[in-house]
Amino acid sequence: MKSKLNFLFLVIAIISFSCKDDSKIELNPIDKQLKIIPKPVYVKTYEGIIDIESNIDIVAKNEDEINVANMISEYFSKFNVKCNIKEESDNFHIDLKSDSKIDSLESEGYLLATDNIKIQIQANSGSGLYYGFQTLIQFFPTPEYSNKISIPFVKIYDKPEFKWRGLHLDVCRHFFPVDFIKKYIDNMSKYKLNTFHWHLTEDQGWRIEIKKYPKLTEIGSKRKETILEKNFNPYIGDGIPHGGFYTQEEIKEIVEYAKKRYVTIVPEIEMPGHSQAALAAYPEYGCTDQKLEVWTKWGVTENIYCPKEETFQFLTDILDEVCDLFPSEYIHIGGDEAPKKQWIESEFCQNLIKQEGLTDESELQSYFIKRIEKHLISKNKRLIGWDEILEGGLAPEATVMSWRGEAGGIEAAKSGHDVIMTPGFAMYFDHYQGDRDQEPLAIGGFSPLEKVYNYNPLPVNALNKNELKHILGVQANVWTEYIPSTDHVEYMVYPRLLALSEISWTKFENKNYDIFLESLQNHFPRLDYNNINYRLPEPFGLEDNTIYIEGKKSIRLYTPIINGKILYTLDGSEPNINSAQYSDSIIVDLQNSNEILVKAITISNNKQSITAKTLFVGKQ
Ligand code: TNX
Repeated sequence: MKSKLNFLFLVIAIISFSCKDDSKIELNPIDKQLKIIPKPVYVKTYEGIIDIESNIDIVAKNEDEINVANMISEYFSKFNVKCNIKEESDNFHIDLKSDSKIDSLESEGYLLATDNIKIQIQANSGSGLYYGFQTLIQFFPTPEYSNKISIPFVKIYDKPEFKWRGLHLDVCRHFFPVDFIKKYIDNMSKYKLNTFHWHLTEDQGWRIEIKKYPKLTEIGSKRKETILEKNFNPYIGDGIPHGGFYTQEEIKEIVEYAKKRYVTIVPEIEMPGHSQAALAAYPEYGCTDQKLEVWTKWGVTENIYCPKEETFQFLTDILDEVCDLFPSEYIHIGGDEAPKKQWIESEFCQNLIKQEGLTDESELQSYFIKRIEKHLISKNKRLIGWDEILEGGLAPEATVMSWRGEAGGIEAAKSGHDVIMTPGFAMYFDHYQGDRDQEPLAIGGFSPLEKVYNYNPLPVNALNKNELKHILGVQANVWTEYIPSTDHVEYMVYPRLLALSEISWTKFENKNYDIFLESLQNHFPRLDYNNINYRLPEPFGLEDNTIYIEGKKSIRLYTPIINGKILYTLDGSEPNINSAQYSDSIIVDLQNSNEILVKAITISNNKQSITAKTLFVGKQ
């Protein structure tokens, strides 16, 4: 920790590069001055800077170039700079080029070069161009901070480490409105995430309009109440009805919105488990005669679809509408947490097992998923499921999302299947980020920023080079049992999303947590500007939790909040605005006491960190 902090307190040397010899691309893992997140592959800065005054031309011709030009134009207008989108220009201009023939750049990669003639962004796809723009706007502050666009002379070459850079949202446990979904997608795309996994169906609510089965939303989208906190036994409900769904028109609008930001939406329609809301609407596709209601509790219910022909018809009809709405190559069919009790007790299921020559209910689940996969393949789509779909045998072309740790992903990759890593221990943004006693109620777990940041999606010790190619990427999941509001979603997601951004974009070997923390300085103002209710991190520097010393020790703290204050106490009391303010260091002295508790919080202009970070200092 000490070396880390020393690093943070180093005066940043401005590394100046010669303009000559840029034929050879060398890796410069340190882009200290620019504070770009995610950290690019290669950054070279030159002497010089250009200020963009009231007008600038943007050269854009094809659809992607014009799309990105419009975005630049909208962004620059906030600095009172007017953009003229043209086919060519002799003035200083922004030159956008997206051309699939530029094969020196890799898929989604870009080249961003600025000098006194032009700002050039080149890519071989629209997404690369968009990412070049996202990097460009990280050079200068947000309009609130300064009304000037100053661009340093740089050459940046960049490309993503992973093809799948995902963020998920469960809109079923709690429903979130269309505008919020757009905001979620917009902001993830600014950090070069490209896949939005939209969890649309659950026991507690069905959230997508299906024209052929209107009761799915008429009945399935509403629950009469929600369990209050963790009152399972005895059960206590809040007595407040909860509901909502997206119409197909709204979905089309969101898909279009995402497309402009180069985000693919992967919808998830859960089966055979997590289907109680659908069964409340259409009980005939279940295994029992029981009348069900949309579930009001959290957890795993025994109610699952019954693998009858009518059920397959029902599900494939639904998937047909889903496939028409979402251009994504992948459709997620869930597959997780499907208890087999009702299949064990069902005469129909037992006969089907015999008839199909299956050995047990796990193989029946595999039979179920394989049938669904066959249908999706016939629609030119690929099936993706949670790692439980490995049980009883994987469907031939299935992609596995590994959530119960990495074991499922490793097994799938070894057998030649593609994998997305999303292990609960690091990639669950519904988990706590700070001290449980002080944080808002969460489902459990503990995934603070550093743990998220340090996650490596490539299990290099378990897989060989060829098997590693099956790891398509990484995703964070946001389950919302205990996240009832949009503000709360943002609190759980930010700043962890910035760590996810770097895990998914930057090569593991090029990541550096200290540089990341320092870079965050540039990003909290952006999050403020984008009106995101991020979690203000506690001061960094107390992560060790416990240290033993002799005599005195100096402790150094850091906050990436510009103009943020660190306030602390040494007497065990909770720090507040009246506590001592940190300046250079805190001296702990054990000459007159046996132990000291250092407690520190961060305060910014508009927020206070909810949790105090505590360090126990004891006698050696
Ligand atoms: C497990 S992850 C689930 C979800 C819960 C989540 C809570 C997965 C495939 N299933 O249904 O919401 O844990 O963290």
